[in-house]
Amino acid sequence: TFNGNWKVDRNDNYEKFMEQMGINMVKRKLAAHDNLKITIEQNGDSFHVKESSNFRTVEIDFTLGVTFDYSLADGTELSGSWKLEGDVLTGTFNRKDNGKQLITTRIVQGDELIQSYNYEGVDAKRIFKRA
Ligand code: MYR
Repeated sequence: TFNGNWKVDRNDNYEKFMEQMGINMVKRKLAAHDNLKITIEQNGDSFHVKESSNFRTVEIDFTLGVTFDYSLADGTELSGSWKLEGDVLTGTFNRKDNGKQLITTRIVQGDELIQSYNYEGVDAKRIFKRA
């Protein structure tokens, strides 16, 4: 289950991913140590996610298969949806500014939540532990 409080423990290739996203070096340095925490509450097909970091606190509601809008901390706007296949949540989003696709997945493995990201050929991961 995805439910619970998670805090980021480590990143894998996240700086390269952010660079591919077009985020400048100063922001990348800050974002690599953003102390991201997410709280996930799943009720059937409905999810409530509370995201808090050094940058902001936001709450997001979405339903599997239903398109919604989401803004990154730097203001980049995305639109897309999550689906659940087996134990894997897969989010398919498009940037509103350039139409390019960002794919992200979440999976719980042991006591960790692993979120992967793909944008324009660059893969990254952020690994969370229960908070
Ligand atoms: C949620 O479920 O937490 C809300 C929807 C998340 C949408 C996709 C998140 C992609 C985040 C990419 C971070 C990029 C930083 C350059």
